[in-house]
Amino acid sequence: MKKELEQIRMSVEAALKDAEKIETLENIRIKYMGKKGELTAVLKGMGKLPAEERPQIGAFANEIRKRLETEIEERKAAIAAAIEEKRLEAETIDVTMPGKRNHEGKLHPLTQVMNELKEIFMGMGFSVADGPEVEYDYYNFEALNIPKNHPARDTQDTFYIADNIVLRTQTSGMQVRVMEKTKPPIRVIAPGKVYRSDTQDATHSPVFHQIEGLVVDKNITMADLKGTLEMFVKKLYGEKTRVRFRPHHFPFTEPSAEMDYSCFNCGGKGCSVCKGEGWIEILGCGMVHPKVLANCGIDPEEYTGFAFGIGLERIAMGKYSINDLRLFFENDMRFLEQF
Ligand code: 2U9
Repeated sequence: MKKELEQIRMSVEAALKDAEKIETLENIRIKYMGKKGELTAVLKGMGKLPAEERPQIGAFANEIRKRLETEIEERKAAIAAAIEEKRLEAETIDVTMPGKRNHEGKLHPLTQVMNELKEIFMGMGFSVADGPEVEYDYYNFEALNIPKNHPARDTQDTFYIADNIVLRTQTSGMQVRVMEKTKPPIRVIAPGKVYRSDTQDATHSPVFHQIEGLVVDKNITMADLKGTLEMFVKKLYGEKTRVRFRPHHFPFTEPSAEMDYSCFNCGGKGCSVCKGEGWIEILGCGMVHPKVLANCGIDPEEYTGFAFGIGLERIAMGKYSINDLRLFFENDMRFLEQF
């Protein structure tokens, strides 16, 4: 029986040597030391031995069992260590390799300028309105005192979706809705994309961006308009910037004006940026036409207001010295990466 036990021990040890996987070890354990295992069978047969041999053989068998169990555990640890080493080797990081450049996302230059203008107006107490780009003729034109035969509606300028639906040519419809819904005081800006059927060139695009503003309250005068817009320009271009107003005409404001600011480059002396003028046009503005107030459910006898409109692309072009508007819409990474 001793010989038999020695035989089992040698078979187990040989099998352990060849084992490469943890599962193989488990199979070996079951084959020899499981319930129906070879070693177990030998131990079970001990009852047949003469009583005087039993203690000695029993002790020997136990010793072999313990030894084999230890050897299986040791082999298990060795295989696990080898697997871990292989894994680590495969994962090794070469710290001398050049790093991969992480391309950081950026905001489009027009979005950056839009955000800057919004911040300025919000800081002055304006709230921001939002509204549809596909707009009813009524909100885009009629309510704003631009009747059916007005030249501003010319099909050359307006993209018509249907008889009474257009792609908005200005963001004014949003302010009309605000007036319909809100009792003054109103202080709101309306930023967004607008569409005009222009032939595209360096200064014209069928889609561009506006930020319009509207203030309505009791006793609002041209002085409020001038003070607000001068403050806006000083916040945008610096405290030393001066402004001037030139008379103009818009159907939705009366009186109307265009506002220029003293050139940020030469301070008003005249240079290539302002084409020798010393002044650069920035926005259109005026006192809201009484008819427009009435159209929107506000009594022009009780309330007055002023409005303004700013083209964003023109400001961004000045700010970044860009001479072709189309660059903003082509999304060429070489252009966009510079902002
Ligand atoms: C309401 C009443 C009046 C908005 C105004 C302008 C003057 C203006 C231009 C700027 C450059 C258009 O993008 S541009 O070509 N806009 O000059 N816009 S006053 O007046 C309003 C708006 C809404 C209810």
